[in-house]
Amino acid sequence: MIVVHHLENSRSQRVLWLLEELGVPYEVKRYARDPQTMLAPAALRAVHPLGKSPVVTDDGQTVAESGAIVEYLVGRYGGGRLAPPEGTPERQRYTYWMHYAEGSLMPPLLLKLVFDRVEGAPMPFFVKPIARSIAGRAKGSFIGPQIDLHLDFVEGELAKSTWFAGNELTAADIQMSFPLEAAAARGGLDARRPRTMAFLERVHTRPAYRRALERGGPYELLR
Ligand SMILES: N[C@@H](CCC(=O)N[C@@H](CS)C(=O)NCC(=O)O)C(=O)O
Repeated sequence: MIVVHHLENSRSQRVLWLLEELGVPYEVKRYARDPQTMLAPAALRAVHPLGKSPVVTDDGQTVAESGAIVEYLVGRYGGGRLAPPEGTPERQRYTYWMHYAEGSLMPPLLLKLVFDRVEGAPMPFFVKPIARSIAGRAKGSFIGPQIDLHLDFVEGELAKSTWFAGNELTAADIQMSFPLEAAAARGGLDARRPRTMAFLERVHTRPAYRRALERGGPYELLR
């Protein structure tokens, strides 16, 4: 039986969505974040040394890293679904977006989360202006422009087809959903990028996505 080690309000939500699309039975083991640090509990380190989510255990194997998990599940249980055939241009786009989501789009969004927190963190009053100035400069000179660059790129790419790899939903869309949801929550993604917003709307109306939310519990992304 597949067990998804699912941290609340996290990337692992998309693994539940994938499994619902595939219609494969699975078990969800939920983990709560530390309310102060927002980190995962130590119990997750018993599953994988990094203690991050998602992690999936299946048939004696432990698979970590969202992209690797998605590829594992589609390879083992997809039966040709949710991935374009090998050797096609769609397959190449699929592979690109599968890696782009965590490799390129997430890093500036994560940096923004960290620097937003630095700005709001409790600290001695005399340090505050310095910390705010450093955070403000990092966001203004690098992080913000990088997020805009990526979101403009995504918006342009979605003019080419309904989904990222073509006109059929694939697991690359599932992988891309999390950074785009994070961008809508805290990265400035809004109606100024209508194709990307429409992508998210299409995702959110899928019955499998809704079932996954019920299985995973609360899903409110960190701001
Ligand atoms: N690139 C990894 C990132 C894993 C990751 O950082 N997961 C977050 C959840 S969104 C996490 O476990 N955070 C809690 C922590 O670092 O303790 C993946 O896609 O699996």
